[in-house]
Amino acid sequence: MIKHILSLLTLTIAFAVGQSAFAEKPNIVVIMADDLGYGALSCYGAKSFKTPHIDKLAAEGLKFTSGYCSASTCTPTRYSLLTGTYAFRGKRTGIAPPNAPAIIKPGTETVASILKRAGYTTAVIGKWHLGLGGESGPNWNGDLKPGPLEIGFDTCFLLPTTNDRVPQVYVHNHRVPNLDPNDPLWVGTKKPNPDHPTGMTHRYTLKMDWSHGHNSTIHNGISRIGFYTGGHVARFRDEDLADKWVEKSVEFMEENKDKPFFLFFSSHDIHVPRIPHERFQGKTSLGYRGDSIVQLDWCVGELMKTLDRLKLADKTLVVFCSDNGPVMDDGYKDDALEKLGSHRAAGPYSGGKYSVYEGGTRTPFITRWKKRIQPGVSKEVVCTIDLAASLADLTGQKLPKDGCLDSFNVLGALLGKKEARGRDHLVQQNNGNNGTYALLAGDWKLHRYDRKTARNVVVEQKLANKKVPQYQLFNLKSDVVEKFNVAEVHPEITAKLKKQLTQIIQQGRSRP
Ligand code: NG6
Ligand code: CA
Repeated sequence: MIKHILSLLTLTIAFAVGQSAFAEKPNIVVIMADDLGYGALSCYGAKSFKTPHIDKLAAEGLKFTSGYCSASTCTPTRYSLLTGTYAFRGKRTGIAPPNAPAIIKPGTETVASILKRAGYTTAVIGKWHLGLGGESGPNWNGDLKPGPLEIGFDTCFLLPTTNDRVPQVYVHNHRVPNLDPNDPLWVGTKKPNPDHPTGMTHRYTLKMDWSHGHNSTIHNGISRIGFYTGGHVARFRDEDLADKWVEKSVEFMEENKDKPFFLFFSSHDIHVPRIPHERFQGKTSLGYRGDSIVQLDWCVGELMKTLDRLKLADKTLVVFCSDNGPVMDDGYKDDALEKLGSHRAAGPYSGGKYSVYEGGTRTPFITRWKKRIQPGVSKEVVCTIDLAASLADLTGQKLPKDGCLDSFNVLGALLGKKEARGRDHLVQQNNGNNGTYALLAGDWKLHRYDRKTARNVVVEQKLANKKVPQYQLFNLKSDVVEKFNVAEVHPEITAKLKKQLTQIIQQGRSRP
């Protein structure tokens, strides 16, 4: 009888709190690679080296051939992944400088806040690059907030910006760990004193030379973007980053093995400066760029091994993705291009990082949930921006009306459900809100270049100088490399997509 009353009570409570009590609560591990293009893995066609751990993930799960991130640079993709809103709608969502304040404001609905509400313990470990602190920027020697903890993460262990930018210290929750108060950390945009060694004045001391930018403060034999002094004991070695992310992630999964957790594993591989751990150096014929892919693969292997050891593989949805497409020379002379050989980093696609060609945002995308996702290949269009709405559905959470404005619920497609469809359209962008967009809709793709504002972007600048038309239309089915602009051959399709893209931008949201 008591048992009866109890279960009735549970049911009543369940109804009172909405569907969530009936929803599923698998652990969720999102692994995001950095600058990893469509062709970078052996399971996506790479032949020059092997990525056995990610290949295994793909073989046990669903490999998407039309999986996207929402921008072809880091900060906007990460902004959209977390908020479910296109980055061009937000302020300061372009590539963040070292002293950027928190870009996602407290109170914004994010994947983390949704999952926290669903009862998950949430963590982000690895690259952040979404700013820290209030309007005046990060308080490096004090409390670094707001940051991830103010938008739904219970804990974080971060590389605050991106590792070619200063400073080379970790951030654990609100603090830089191991910071000696007698050696405070200063970060700025100007040389702190005339004798401060930089990549310009002390170029001969560098262990990896720079090719453009990246010639300010030197740490670990590598000069960076921006200046800093102090915090010496707190500084890390580039070689140790991947091991640290794995160590902290394993700790987090062990600590939370008995309750649902969300881990955003945000790798720095294979962003510049590419300095893999010594044990991976020389593992491929492609130089450090290839070696960093092998290091990334190792990290994925360690995470999966941990799930197996904790007997969580059947209870965990794993999503593997990237933040933008590939780039060879991104500021350091690491021979990426010279040693590329026949490897095609973007697979069959054109463009890469910084561009709205497919190579910029179409990337490896894999989901695995053992015994739940039928292994295979999916052609459905899914995007990292859809994780918010899809994971909300999975865990029985409602999205607020004014949040996650462009996140589509593609849960069925992510889980490989028969008949389930992905997106029928997707806006691709390059960086911030500088007006370079593409609209993908079925086989058609419209590019839009707003030349006035595209001046900061290398690739687009070149194009702009050539006076490219503002709008170009491509048929991806017959022209996968987006070479033949058919805007004038198909004026009605061009007009339709132009209208759709303008509406999506102007209406302020695209989610129903
Ligand atoms: C660019 C940097 C590039 C890289 C990129 C951000 C120069 C010349 N180029 O401005 O090296 O840091 O920003 O990459 O400084 S991302 O993947 O984090 O978006
Ligand atoms: Ca990136």
